[in-house]
Amino acid sequence: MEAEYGLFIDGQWASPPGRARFETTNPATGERVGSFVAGTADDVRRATAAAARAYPAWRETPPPKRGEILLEVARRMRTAKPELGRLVTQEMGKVISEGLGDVQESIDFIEYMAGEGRRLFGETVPSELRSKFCLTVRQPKGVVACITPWNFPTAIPNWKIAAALITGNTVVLKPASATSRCAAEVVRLYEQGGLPPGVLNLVTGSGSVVGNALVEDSHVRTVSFTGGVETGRDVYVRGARGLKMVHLELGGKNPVILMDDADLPLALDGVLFGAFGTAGQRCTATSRLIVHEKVYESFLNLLTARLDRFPVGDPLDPKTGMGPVASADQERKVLEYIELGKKEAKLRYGGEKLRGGAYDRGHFLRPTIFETKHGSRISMEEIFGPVLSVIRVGSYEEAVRVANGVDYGLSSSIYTRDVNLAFRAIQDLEAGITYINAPTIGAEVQLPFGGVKNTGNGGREAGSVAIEEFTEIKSVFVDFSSRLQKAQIDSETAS
Ligand code: UN1
Repeated sequence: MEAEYGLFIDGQWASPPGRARFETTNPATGERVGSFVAGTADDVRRATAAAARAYPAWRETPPPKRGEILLEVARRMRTAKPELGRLVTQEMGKVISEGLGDVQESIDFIEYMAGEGRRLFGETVPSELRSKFCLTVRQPKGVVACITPWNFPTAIPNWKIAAALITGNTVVLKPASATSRCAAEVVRLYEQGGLPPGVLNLVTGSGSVVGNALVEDSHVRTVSFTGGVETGRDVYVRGARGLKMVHLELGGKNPVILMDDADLPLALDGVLFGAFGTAGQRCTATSRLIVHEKVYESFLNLLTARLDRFPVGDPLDPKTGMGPVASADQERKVLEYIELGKKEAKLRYGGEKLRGGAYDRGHFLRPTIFETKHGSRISMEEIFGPVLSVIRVGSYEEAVRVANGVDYGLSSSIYTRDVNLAFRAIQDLEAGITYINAPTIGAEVQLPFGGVKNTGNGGREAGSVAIEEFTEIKSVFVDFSSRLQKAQIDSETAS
């Protein structure tokens, strides 16, 4: 199934002569998935120049017209969903229901943003003077750089692209190398949907070459980045030198609090999905389970018994619960954390690479559970794999202290039947997202997405606020008094 791709610049797919290439592989089988151009700083310059040239006409295209193109892209993506969802699974390793879900999230978001083309609301605001009208309008920023991770190979590029485009920006996309084919197929759908040349460009390649060149490019006004904390910090610093807006969506160490009055079977399903869905490789993954001591043993017994019947294997098989982790690199990092966990905590389940038969061709790990104390490294650092740290607590107050006692704050959850406690948790949990009686994953696109502390730098994606990342606000004062009126100077007394 291997396919060769070029860069997409100014409406043309091309492989510039002399460029090195790289490949992506299926993490379940080791088979090649695609071959791509290793972009250079020169490719980035050509892409941003094309985006800058396309900008004036795109900016003047009425937003509802831009929305029509987005709707056409969404329509085509719906038709392509079975194939594209399968590609997500083949290139990234998430199980097929989640591969299709990744594409569905893309469709939902593009449709949502298409509708934004008929809103893009500003404000009307009273004036302190007579015969004067005040309002705000939203304007695009210009050329936007979108740098996206491998864990949501279609959804996250679309979160960024669709929001940037509807607001009138032009885009250069630099996807994670490991899922370049998914990104290229997404870009192709935008091309087929009727986007003018240069409005969306794709430069594949490494973060250190393509990513850095993009962040430092003088055409680029805004950088939208989703990825790890350390890379995000570096992107922020590089962008700061050019006084750019840098939007960061970074890691998580998301807790589920399980209270003693919780519906345990419901929580069991939620914890399994939250911790081991996408093999734990979501920024929203449940990586800490904070359990009230009264239900601690009984819940862990239920959980480990369920894991005995939780099939890990071929992600294309609809019966599989968890596929491989996304790459050899990812496998190595997670196994390092597992080894660390064996030293500093009590291994309760799993803790190993799966071997034998088809497992030997891919990066399969057993779902892993550690019993640990708050403060151990495995309970504080983002692992981004199928590893759950379980922490015993004696009260709601202690649970919240533990939940908030990390550097991240993306998603959070509490299972309780006590409505007062649920509302207290909404108030108390330091996170951008709180779920009540539901797992930490699966945010819907029409709500803001993002977090506090090291999870980001304050912005939000998705929901109607997503457009803030990609627009400048202009304040407009219309004076229809036909004379000079002076604000802040008392016009009743001034001569
Ligand atoms: C991510 O892991 O970076 O809420 C995004 C969720 C998904 C998005 C996750 N809708 O789990």
